[in-house]
Amino acid sequence: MISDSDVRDYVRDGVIVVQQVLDQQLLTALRLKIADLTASAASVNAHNDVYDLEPSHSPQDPRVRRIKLPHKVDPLFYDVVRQPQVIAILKKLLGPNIRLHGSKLNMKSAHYGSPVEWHQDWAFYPHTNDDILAIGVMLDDTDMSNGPMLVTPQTHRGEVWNHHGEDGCFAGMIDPDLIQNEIKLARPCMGKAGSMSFHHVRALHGSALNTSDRQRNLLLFEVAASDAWPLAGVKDFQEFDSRLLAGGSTITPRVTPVPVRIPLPPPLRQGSIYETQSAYTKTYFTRTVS
Ligand SMILES: O=C(O)CCC(=O)C(=O)O
Repeated sequence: MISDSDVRDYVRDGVIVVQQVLDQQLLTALRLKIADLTASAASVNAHNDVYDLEPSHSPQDPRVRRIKLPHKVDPLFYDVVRQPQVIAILKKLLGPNIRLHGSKLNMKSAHYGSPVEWHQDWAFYPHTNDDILAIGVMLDDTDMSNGPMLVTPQTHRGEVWNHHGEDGCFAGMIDPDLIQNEIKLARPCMGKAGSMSFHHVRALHGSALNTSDRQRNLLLFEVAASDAWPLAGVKDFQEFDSRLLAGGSTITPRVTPVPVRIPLPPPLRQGSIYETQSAYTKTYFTRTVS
């Protein structure tokens, strides 16, 4: 599904978008599953292991901001990243041996869907090498109006910015004043539902509040070359290897001279990027609808 020229673009820019990778049948099944999960949030009052809730959530008007680790919530989500055409793209970008690191479903609902401040995923989960990327599966038609993910090309080769806040704790975001030039160069990842973006773990990105009348659900999978080992360690080796998507495992990590900052001390509010970033008082994007 991708050409050698797409691979060259990814290597140069740290981001590509591949149009309409998923078929309509799977998209429809995913939408039904998400509608069920959203309805079930009516019985939830606070963030838990599955749901991260919008600030305006109430059981009468369930407003879900994120489904955490969707590949563990329902096998249908796991099926997306295991589609042969997705694996074929991943192998071209990361090599034959690949492992799922994590997943999340960011549900940017119409009118109030929360923004995500500028950050690099690498600041959250540094590894022994940076052959790691995130897939953003567009579950809705995505354009400038409904809060597309914005990625700044070529930042994957640059520095790792400070993601710590005024309190000295990890804040999961960068002071926007430090990256004004990079923000100006950001490109939106857009396409019809079923399209996918692939961005390098060190690429700078963020996305705005959705004030449009169309939702923008984005299903994200973080995928690593299997010889990239998390610097935070592996607690359960069996579970770690159960996430292999293709090829084999190794106990000899490939260690490369990558710039690293450790996300410690931990943020005061944990559980999702939204919670982590909420401790930072300076923001780039408008956070809630007034
Ligand atoms: O939902 C988005 O547009 C941004 C996603 C993202 O960067 C994240 O959740 O880490």
